[in-house]
Amino acid sequence: MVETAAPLKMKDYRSDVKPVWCPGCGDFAVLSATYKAMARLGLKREETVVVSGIGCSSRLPYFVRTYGMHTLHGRALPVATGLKLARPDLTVLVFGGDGDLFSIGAGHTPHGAARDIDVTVICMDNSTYGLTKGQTSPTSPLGHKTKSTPYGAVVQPLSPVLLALAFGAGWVGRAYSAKPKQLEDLIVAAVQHRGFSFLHVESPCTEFNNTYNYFDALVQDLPPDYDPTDREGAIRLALTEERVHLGVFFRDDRRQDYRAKIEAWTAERSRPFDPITYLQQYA
Ligand SMILES: Cc1ncc(C[n+]2csc(CCOP(=O)(O)OP(=O)(O)O)c2C)c(N)n1
Ligand code: SF4
Ligand SMILES: [Mg+2]
Repeated sequence: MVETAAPLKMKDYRSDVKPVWCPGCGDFAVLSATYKAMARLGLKREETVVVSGIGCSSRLPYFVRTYGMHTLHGRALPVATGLKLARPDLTVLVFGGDGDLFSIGAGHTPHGAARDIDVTVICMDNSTYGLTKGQTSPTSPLGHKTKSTPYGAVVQPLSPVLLALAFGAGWVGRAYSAKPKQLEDLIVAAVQHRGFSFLHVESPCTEFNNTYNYFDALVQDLPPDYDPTDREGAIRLALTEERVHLGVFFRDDRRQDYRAKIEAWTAERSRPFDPITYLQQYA
């Protein structure tokens, strides 16, 4: 797969595999926004890898004409981490569902954020296990009735945005499948961030948990005076929000990602050892 010099268009990122999602599934909007974002970013297909776990959402790599890895349930992040460490020149995107990233894969999400490897994680949250036919997931609301919780869910739902902020992610945002332009803009911004970026997408499952009406009534852009550089403020908002806010919750453009830290550390230690300078720190 060798690129020509001509800039690629959205259609150039579309593979020959037709998505098998149900009509109206929010994941179509994520896929379409991803194509557009890739074209806007001018990503070279041979230098881009889309990694996923298992789930309806995790089928996404099949539909993108880049390199892709459809890995094990909950294990996209460890694979993406190894890939980015071995090949820092590649752009690595991770796609996963609420189950993939916050149930079976929940052990990897905090470490991905803490390590701050330069990957973009896009959580396609439908608050259900779509692929296995609609069981309650870690983001399902209290009282959610499914075959696995016939009397309604009694477990407090997790908030992916709140967790990503608390895990120390350097870029955290939220989008909604029914707001495709904003979703595209947020994917572009997340990929442009150097370090671990986390985009939570409310992506309804029309088959088992159709939440379009619910989110249509609740979504709201972050206020114009909102400060996305204040992590504590972002956490306070994510803890208390009654509306579902869309936009960039937090970004730290000044921090060094994992690679920059290692490079700085290596440069520091490769300087010739000067015993006088060394001893002066104890003077
Ligand atoms: C180790 C393992 N456990 C369980 C499963 C069954 N399984 C496949 S997908 C899935 C949940 C998918 O939910 P989510 O990640 O939210 O994706 P969605 O289908 O909703 O997009 C489960 C439990 C599996 N494939 N592998
Ligand atoms: S079951 Fe739900 S998540 Fe899966 S493809 Fe259908 S609508 Fe989408
Ligand atoms: Mg899901």
